[in-house]
Amino acid sequence: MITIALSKGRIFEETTPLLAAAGIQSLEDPESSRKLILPTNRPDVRLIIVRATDVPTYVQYGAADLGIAGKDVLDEHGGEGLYQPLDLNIARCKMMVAVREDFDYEASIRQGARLKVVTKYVKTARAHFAAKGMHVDLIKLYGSMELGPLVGLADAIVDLVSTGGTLRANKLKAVEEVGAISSRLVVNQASYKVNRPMLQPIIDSFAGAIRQD
Ligand code: PRT
Ligand code: MG
Repeated sequence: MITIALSKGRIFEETTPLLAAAGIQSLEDPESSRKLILPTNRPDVRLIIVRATDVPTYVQYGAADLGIAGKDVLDEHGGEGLYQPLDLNIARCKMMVAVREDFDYEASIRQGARLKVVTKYVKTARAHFAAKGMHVDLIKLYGSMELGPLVGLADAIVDLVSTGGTLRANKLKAVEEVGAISSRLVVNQASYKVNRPMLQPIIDSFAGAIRQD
């Protein structure tokens, strides 16, 4: 039995065509089902529905053979025990630094101000500011980072941006790109060695179905 770990929402939606290319179709819709283990049309393949941030953990420990996770999540996890053969080019967005519309980010950097930054992505943010030689105080949040600068918790946020609608709605502006994000296929390294005859055809089908744009 091959187990594939996925999160519902945008990753599940954008993975559906890739699974179809490998002849795999979920028999239930994770948005309406309360089941966490979803059978597929293939008796040898099942899907497990986990939080996006938990996907690398399930695959690392071999509870899932394959998983699909954002580069944002993988960078924070560290990628231990994971083979990452494919950039699936789905769930794309950018990791950005953003501040209040009325905040002069460049000027505060020039003045060497020590910025307070809220983020869910502490490791990524630390590496970004360290590479710039900036000293910042990082404050970990688990969501709604956009609120931080509005209520005086922080000067800046490091978060994902796709349409920019969330920043605009909260009178924030993006001032710096931290990196481009897309979702990756991750494979348990030990499982890949043992189950390669079963896993490789799925990996190859995914590879052939990646949209190049
Ligand atoms: O939502 P939940 O707390 O359950 O978990 P999650 O946010 O980790 O999962 P999910 O499904 O929302 O995101 C899964 C993956 O999708 C992430 O790990 C990213 O790799 C990728 N992705 C792509 C995004 C976005 N685009 C995105 N826009 N993840 C989150 N966002 C959020 C962003 O954090 C911000 O709050 O959407 C908001 C900004 O969107 P715009 O369109 O207003 O700019
Ligand atoms: Mg989300």
